[in-house]
Order: sequence, then structure tokens, then C-alpha cells
Amino acid sequence: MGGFFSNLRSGLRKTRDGLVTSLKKVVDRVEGDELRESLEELLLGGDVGIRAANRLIRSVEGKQGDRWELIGAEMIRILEGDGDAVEQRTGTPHVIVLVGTNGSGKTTTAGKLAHRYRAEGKSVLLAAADTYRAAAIEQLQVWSERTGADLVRQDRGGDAASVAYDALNAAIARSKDVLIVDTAGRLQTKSNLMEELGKIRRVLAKHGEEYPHETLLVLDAAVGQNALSQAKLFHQAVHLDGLVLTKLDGTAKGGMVLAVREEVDLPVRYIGVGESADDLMEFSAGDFVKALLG
Ligand SMILES: Nc1nc2c(ncn2[C@@H]2O[C@H](COP(=O)(O)OP(=O)(O)OP(=O)(O)O)[C@@H](O)[C@H]2O)c(=O)[nH]1
Ligand SMILES: [Mg+2]
Repeated sequence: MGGFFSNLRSGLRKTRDGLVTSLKKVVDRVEGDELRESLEELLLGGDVGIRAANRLIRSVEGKQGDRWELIGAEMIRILEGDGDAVEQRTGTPHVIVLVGTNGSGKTTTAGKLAHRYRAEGKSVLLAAADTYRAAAIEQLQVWSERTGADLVRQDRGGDAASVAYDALNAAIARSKDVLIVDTAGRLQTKSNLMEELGKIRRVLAKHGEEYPHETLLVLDAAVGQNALSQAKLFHQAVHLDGLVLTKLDGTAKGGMVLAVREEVDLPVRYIGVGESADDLMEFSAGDFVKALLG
């Protein structure tokens, strides 16, 4: 827990140094209309988004009590959301499909997830359904060797859905606990590419309607507000079950987590705070806010 928390804290350092430090000054010293204006400016500048910013402002405006604590409590409420009572589909193998735009961190997240599950003693199969680039397959191969997860691949140029289908066959035949499907990066506005993701989902569902258990959108936190449009369009094209926010360590735009959570009704499942295998954390609203506000 100590290691986990200090890793999370250092991962959020840039956001803390930027947004949080200036927020703290305002929250403690400013009153009245000036408080609203200053908070609004800082929160919007920190990629918190208009809706979450308004909630945070209302949580302190005219209220008694420690404002810093009030803001922290409201952040937790935003991040926990309320529409999340979706039942988790269960069963083995547990199938996860990672989708997202180019370079958002899908392959790295696939590797980190493989590492996580392996550390829990689970058997893992990785599926290289990014068939566009040979380098993408090689990159997943490296993670497979590093984590001791098996890999299912085809030659470059193969059909992504057929890789996914074969991989689920193999996962079932080899009694794997977890199957993680890595897909090619794509722009959310390219409908033909989005259709390929729909096809991956459909062929997996041929094995049983519970598949895939989780389709996760991997978002680079540094894109800030653009994450909202990515999440909406990916969700329309392939039903998403949750989000992974990567590269929080490299950006001061960590406030985007609040914007995304407030404006897109999807849970944040994991956050990435570095490039190594251990730098993926299961998201907890309480830990996140504690690490952020310190
Ligand atoms: N600092 C940091 N770097 C990350 C994180 N996650 C991924 N990266 C880096 O981001 C770069 C892109 O990651 P990939 O996993 O290749 O991204 P991708 O989504 O698979 O990319 P495409 O397959 O090209 O669409 C790599 O250099 C990763 O090491 C993170 O949480 N923190
Ligand atoms: Mg990739």
C-alpha cells in the first residue's frame, strides 16, 4: 500500500503542482464572487470541464466548514459517479478488449494488465488484434515474454476479428483465466475503422453472449477535453464498459478525469502513471483524490 500510494502520488505530481497548488491558495484566501470567478478560471484551465467545475464551486460557495475538505468530498462523489450499478459479467476466461485512438497506450495497458493478472497467479492469453503493423505485434510479443502470458498472433495484414476469434478459441481450449485483446489505434471519426471493432465484439459473442466481459477505452490523459468526444463516439460505435486513463504522470491535465467522469457515464477502471509493468492501478476515487490533494 505504501508503494502503491507513493507511486500514485508521484504519478499525479504534475497535476498537483499545476492545478492543485493554485487551487489551494484561492480556496483558503478568497471570498464571495471573487471565489467563484477564481475557482472557475483555475478549474477550467485545469481541464476539469464546466460541469464538474460547477459542482466543485457549488460545494464550497456559501458553505460552512473546511473548504478543502468540501472540495475533496465533492471530487470523490464526482469520481464515484452514481450510474455504475451495472452488474459485472463473470465467467472464465475473462475477456477484455482494449480500444482507443493511435498511441493512447493500448498495447502498454494490455501488457500491464497481463502483468497484474499474472501477479495474481492467473493464466493470461494476449491477442495481437492490431494486425496493421508488424511492430505492434512485436511490441505485444515483448510483453508476452516479460509477463509469461501466451500470445496469439497472425501475420501482419490479417483480419483483426479472426485473430480475436481464434484467441478466444485458444483461451477456452487452454483453460486460460484471462484473455486480453489489443486492437489497432483508430480515430473515433473514421466509421469504417470503428465498424471493425463492432465486428471483433460480434465474433467474440459467437462463443457466448457474455463475451467480451469488458470493452475498455484507453484514453491518453494529455488530450484533456478531447477525451469527451473520444469517449462518446467510441461508446456509440462499440458499447464500452469502462475507461483506462493513461500517461497521468506526464501531464498537468489530470483534472480531465473529473470532466470525463462527470460528462461520460462510464467508470474509470484503471489509470496509468508510467511506462513500466507496475504503473497501472485499479482506479479508486478515494485514493485518487487523496493523492491529488495530498
Ligand atoms: N509515461 C507514460 N507513458 C505511457 C503510459 N502508457 C503508455 N505509455 C507510452 O505511450 C507510448 C504509446 O503506447 P502504446 O501502448 O504503444 O500505445 P497504443 O495505443 O498501443 O498505440 P497504437 O497501437 O500505435 O495505437 C509508449 O511509448 C508507451 O510506453 C503511461 O501511463 N505513462
Ligand atoms: Mg498498440
